[in-house]
Amino acid sequence: MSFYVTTPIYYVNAEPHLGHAYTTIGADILARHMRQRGEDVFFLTGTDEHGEPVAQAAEREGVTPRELADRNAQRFLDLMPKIDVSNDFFIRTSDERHTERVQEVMQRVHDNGHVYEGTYEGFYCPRCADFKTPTELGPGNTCPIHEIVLEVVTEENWFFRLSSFEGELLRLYEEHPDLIAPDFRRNEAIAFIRGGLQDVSLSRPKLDWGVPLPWDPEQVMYVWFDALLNYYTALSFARPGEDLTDRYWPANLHVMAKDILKFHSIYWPALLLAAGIELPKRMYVHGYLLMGEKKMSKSLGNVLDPFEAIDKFGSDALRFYCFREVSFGQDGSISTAGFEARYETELANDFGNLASRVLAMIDRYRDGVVPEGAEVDPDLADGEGGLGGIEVLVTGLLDRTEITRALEVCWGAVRRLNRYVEERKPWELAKADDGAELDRVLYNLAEGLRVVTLLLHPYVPRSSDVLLAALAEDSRELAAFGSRGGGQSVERIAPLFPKLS
Ligand code: ME8
Repeated sequence: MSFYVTTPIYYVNAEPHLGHAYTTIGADILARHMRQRGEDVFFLTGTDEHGEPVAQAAEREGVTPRELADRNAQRFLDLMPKIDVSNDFFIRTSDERHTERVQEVMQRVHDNGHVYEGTYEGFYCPRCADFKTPTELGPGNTCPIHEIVLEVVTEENWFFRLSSFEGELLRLYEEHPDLIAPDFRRNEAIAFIRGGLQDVSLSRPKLDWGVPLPWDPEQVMYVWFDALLNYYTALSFARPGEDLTDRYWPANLHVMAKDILKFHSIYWPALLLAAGIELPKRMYVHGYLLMGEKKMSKSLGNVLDPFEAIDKFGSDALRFYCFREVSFGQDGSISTAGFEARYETELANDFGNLASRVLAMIDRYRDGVVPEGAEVDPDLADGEGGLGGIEVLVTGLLDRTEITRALEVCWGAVRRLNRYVEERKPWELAKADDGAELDRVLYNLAEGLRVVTLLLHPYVPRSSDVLLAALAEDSRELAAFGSRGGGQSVERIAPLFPKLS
């Protein structure tokens, strides 16, 4: 089966920060997990390069929008291998192949009768590229996200008949309750629609950094329509000479934070309905990474630089920390102190030490060969944190995009394996010369470690590759506890998560 997963495409008006890395790593965890299950995965990320947010930032810096876009898009491109993101394509909306395809789709929307010419007046946030409705405004007519005072803008432009989709959208959310998760986000979308939809302007008259409207090239397209369509257009040119649209569309999952829920839950389905394109199957809306109490955001200037965090802790630690510390779907604070604490107690002690100990004991007591012919120990397989059926549990959670809960299940198993070492005391079994019991314990530890490391692979791809190689495991397919019988030679390893200097 195909599995097409996307991240938002990020504005190139500034450099990437940890918030961008967070969503992209989340989508990467799902993409990697699905590949382990043998699915035909396509994973898209990229940059949103047109419109006011970029044009204004370029003006402030005294460069052209193209120069700013090229410079910052490169920073996003550089980030992906740094955080071990396995995207299959990186779309840039300034790519001509994208703009041509956007024009085709929008011409269809026009020909289907969903646009008209008119005048618009309202409070406009240039950083969001969005007119705010009275209920969305912050105190003193401010943007609730950017905390800047907004001005009333009047424009002559083209409109999209969003209001005509009210009934259809409400029906859609009623008939497809899975379309947006978590549930409370779907309820927010429904409440917004029930509050009444206004038509939205589809073009900008005074801007030249964008996609010209095919039927009125004096105007450029509203950047959100240009941007949302990336999910669809990318498939037509991601592989030279090949169109992947039939293979991967409709997308299985769009991942994003709650700041752009309105665009994805209302504008996006309405636009697709207007163009006669199938709707995506599901969207998952996560919360914010906070620094202290505030959203980490480039406009508030309180961002954590992912490049610096990786230099200090490594990319696996960053990937692990974000999803362990902040429950995916909720807001949560992160801090350097919290990062260090989890690195030491969980990665270095719980997981790293378990791996080193198990491999060292097999080396010492069994010449590095995992004992053969031993049975799975029900004490390790059953109950809370048990390894029996763990892959089914984790698979089910990740099917629901429960990235943090799936990691909690894996960590429960890591801790259970540590307790098993403490309870069975292989060093005492070795002294007492209890060969059969020692065989059984060592086999169970090696097998348990293999199974849980395969499940952890999408979260910590680098260290799990090292550990799986030491465990003589070539495949990355998920495995059931007890499915490998032993007999393989394993090797000791250097600490997976060395002490921080
Ligand atoms: O909105 N916590 O781009 P953008 C968690 N171009 N996630 C965060 C975050 C935080 N503090 N800060 C940013 C745009 N993000 C549009 C999207 S899509 C067709 C167009 C992540 O650069 C999160 O995924 O402002 C959020 O939705 C996205 O970055 C916004 O990125």
